[in-house]
Amino acid sequence: MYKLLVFRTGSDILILADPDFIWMIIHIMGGFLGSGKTTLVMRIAERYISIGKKVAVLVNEIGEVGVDGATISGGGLKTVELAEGCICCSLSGSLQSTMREIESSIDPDILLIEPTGLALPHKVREIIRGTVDDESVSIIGICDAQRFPVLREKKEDFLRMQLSKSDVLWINKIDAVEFESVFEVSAWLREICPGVPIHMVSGATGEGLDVAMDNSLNL
Ligand SMILES: Nc1nc2c(ncn2[C@@H]2O[C@H](COP(=O)(O)OP(=O)(O)O)[C@@H](O)[C@H]2O)c(=O)[nH]1
Ligand SMILES: [Mg+2]
Repeated sequence: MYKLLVFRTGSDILILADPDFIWMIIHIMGGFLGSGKTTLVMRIAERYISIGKKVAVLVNEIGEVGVDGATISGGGLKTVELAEGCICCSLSGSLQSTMREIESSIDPDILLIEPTGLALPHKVREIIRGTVDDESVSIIGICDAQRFPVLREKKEDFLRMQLSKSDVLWINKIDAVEFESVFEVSAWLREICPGVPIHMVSGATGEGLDVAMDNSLNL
């Protein structure tokens, strides 16, 4: 399979792109149930729309937070909901075909994928590898500062697995905790993801989001 072949013929440049390849910027939002993925997806979508990009959002189990697909669709944003099941496990085939449908029917510049809070985002990236340009896919790992102490106690191994392959980490809900708690989360993240940029944000108030988005998105 070829991704993109560029030939220089005299003064002309001939570009052949694989017709089967999906060309869009993709951000996969990783994070536990209730960490703020949907809230942040909507913030990211707004930002991209504000600079004239067409955005599609692929949500696995939209019902988990009771957000109605119809209410968040609109403007430059299209929302597609996947059937029951997890896109990183049972629905892997359906994820690829859904992405092709999104490309042919919506053809967005940006696709935001929100897997369930129990999914491993890097498995989602593996599933779509070969269908999309690897370089255009990134994982934004979301860590819930408010529930961190409880989650760390009960689910530390899972959280580590879920966040460890993130390209960038956002500590969310900083509005709801003291700075010391945020510091504790960031120390833990630095340990499990050495060298990965960390941003502190609030999906609720918007605090920290401009900087986080400037550094994590393809703006
Ligand atoms: N205080 C606070 N609450 C937030 C923030 N972001 C999300 N929430 C709340 O956390 C809950 C889960 O958010 P949601 O975006 O649905 O998380 P998801 O399950 O990861 O998609 C909702 O009640 C949100 O209103 C935040 O930055 N601060
Ligand atoms: Mg959600």
